Amino acid sequence: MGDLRIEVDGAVATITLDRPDALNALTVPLKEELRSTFERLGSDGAVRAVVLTGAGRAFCAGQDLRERLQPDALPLEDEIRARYNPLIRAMRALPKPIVAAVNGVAAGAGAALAFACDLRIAAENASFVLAFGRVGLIPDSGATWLLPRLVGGAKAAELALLNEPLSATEAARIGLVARVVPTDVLIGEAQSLANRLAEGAPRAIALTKQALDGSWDADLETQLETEAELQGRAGATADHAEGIAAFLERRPPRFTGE
Ligand code: T3D
Repeated sequence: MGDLRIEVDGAVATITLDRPDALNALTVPLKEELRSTFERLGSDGAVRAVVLTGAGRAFCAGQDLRERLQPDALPLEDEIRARYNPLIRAMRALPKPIVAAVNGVAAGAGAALAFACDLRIAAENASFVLAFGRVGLIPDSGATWLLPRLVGGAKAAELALLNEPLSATEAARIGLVARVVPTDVLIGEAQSLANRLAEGAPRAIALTKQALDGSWDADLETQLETEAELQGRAGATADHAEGIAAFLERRPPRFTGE
């Protein structure tokens, strides 16, 4: 499977970026494999939640800067349209939650990958650095849209313009990561969170993700209407009936995705 490892345990798929010698920097094949993996997992009925992490001491150092110097590298604008944008779209369109297990530094587009996940858990030694400005670029891969929405405009501007590392503790303080855990328990904690998500009602989770993403550009009236429509779809599922039955029978629900 090249530079990507995919392990499925029960209903949770763990995707590991696996180029530790280059801090899991993103090459053309890695970006394409990652995008096609998200697309494939979208239609894999057995998988209900995904964990994204990196091998070795880094989460992901962003674009592989050595590859960028290759004579056959696409112009930046074309590369972003051809590979980065489809990857971020595939992550946000995945009707299943993605948990980033940020095991070390997440830089440039590597940080953006973490931002595009639904939840983030960080190891104590993890950090985020926008880094784009250090190589004369602007934040891409959705970072200029995702980051202000995750942490607010002022903090996003600070991170994007100063390119200073944000520690895991500070990331938790500003709400960018849900929690910080010791490095040796990170993957277990992320998988256990993903397992909890996998036990939820899959259609409701997919529709929640859709409603939250759609809310950013909607006014309240539009969003109230969207909620009504999506709730109608959630309410028509067998899982909704199962949730009510389980509540009344004082037992845990068994959601099937029907
Ligand atoms: O297509 C396009 O170009 C457009 C898209 C752009 C999106 C982007 O992501 S632009 C931003 C690209 N990323 C960066 O600028 C980050 C570059 N890396 C760093 O700043 C540092 O490596 C880190 C802060 C991430 C970590 O620093 P440190 O001191 O812990 O590690 P290091 O010694 O710098 O790196 C270790 C090795 O990984 C080293 O290789 P070597 O010398 O041991 O053989 C280093 O070259 C390699 N490495 C790290 N980042 C990259 C990389 N190799 C290629 N590309 C990288 N991005």
